[in-house]
Amino acid sequence: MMAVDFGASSGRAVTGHFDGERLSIQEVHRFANEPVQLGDRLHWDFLRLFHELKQGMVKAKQQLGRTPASIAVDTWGVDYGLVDPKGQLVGNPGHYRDLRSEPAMREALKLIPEADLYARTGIQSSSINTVYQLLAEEQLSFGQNAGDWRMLFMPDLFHYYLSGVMASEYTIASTSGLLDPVKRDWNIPVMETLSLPPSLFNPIIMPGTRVGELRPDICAELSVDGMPVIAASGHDTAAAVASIPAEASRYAFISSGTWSLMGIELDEPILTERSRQLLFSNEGGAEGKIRLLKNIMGLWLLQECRRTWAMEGYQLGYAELTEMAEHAPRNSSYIDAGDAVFLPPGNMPQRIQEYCRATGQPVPQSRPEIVRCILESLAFKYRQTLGEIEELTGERLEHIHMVGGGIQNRLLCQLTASVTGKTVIAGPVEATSIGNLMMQAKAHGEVHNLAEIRQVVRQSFPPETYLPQDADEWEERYRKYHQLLVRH
Ligand code: LFR
Repeated sequence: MMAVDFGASSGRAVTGHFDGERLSIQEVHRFANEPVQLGDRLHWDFLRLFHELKQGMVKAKQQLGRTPASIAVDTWGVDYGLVDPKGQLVGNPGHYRDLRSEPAMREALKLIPEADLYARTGIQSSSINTVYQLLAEEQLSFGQNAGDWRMLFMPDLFHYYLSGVMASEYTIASTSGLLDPVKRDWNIPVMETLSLPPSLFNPIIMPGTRVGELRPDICAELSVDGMPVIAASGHDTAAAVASIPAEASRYAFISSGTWSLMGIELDEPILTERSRQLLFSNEGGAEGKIRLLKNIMGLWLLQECRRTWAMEGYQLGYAELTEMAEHAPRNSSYIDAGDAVFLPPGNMPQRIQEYCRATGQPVPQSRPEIVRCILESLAFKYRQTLGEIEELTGERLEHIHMVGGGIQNRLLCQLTASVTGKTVIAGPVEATSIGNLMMQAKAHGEVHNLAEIRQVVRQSFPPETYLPQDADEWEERYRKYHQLLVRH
């Protein structure tokens, strides 16, 4: 099988072989995913990404010596493309970090009060949400085009151009702010109140459903045979959560990459006022599960610092940066890694310094100090979020499963264990591709449920454990961080 995983900063094509007990994977293609500012709008370069997808297919065939048994794409959440009745893409998809949807969000919340919208969709109001991006679309005069155009989330858009079939996979649709989290289907009354035509949206299909067959013209172009296109788990975070190698039934997870998504898997959504105030969203998972989670800025903070420093002439690798931070003095300044001031692209070191100045803390000056500030602030945010998850569910959680590329940052994993006082079980790094591949295996009937998927992942990719260290010292520091949050 082959998985193509598009993250917000890089993408990869991975082949997977399942022998009935273990999954083995091989990365065959990796590429950068760099957004492009054109005029006043930040875009994804969809054509380039589709090209990379095809490159991945050619390389997968070369590596396997034959055409894979199936293909599935997953991507970051919320973004989409619009397609006209001839099947043409209407412009390049917009990027969720483009702040053009902020005014649209304010307008929408005049039509449906935030508390009401949360109770009906289970999604935290953020300018990145599909619903606000759609309302901000300038080209779209919904009145005129309503019956004609279709909106396809990024993975669905790739699947459409691969197979010619339009569908809306449940996990990715669940990031939109337009689903009914209880029915796990479109929320038509919310669409109508906001004047979004329901005809814009495609039918919801559940993860693990076959979308169609690879188009014959693509087979001819790439010299590959036909293969099924499967909606495995279109949302990258949902795919990552499906592959958590958990044995225990209760644990918190952190899917660590550009974002840190921290949460817990539930059977039903929590739609209370308290969970809205604490900024939790109810997204959809495999087998109709609910991912109650919070978006935390994650390694985006570090990625943007690195980009700024590179433009200033300092090219630093992540390993180098973390190493520097490891030897930097422990910080006494923190940021709130949930604050939306850190959402848009731009000079991140400066924004962090400004945040520390504005909150009356010592301003980190050197690059190692700034990196240390980011990593410690993330760990503190995780501890705060864990407490909130425990409050909302009424359960005490002893383990945190960390998955995704971010766990290659060992300092962050250790800090997370030390600051939370919990055992951190880290792995797999390629959780998203693995989740994608195992959901394909499920579609082929090779495994039957999430429990089996997780057992296969445990057997195939043994995780690493981090235990808390220096508990008293971190307790003291956390108190300081907490006071800072309360004050601001
Ligand atoms: C992670 C992720 C998050 C989503 C964010 C924006 O890659 O998919 O789950 O909130 O990207 O789309």
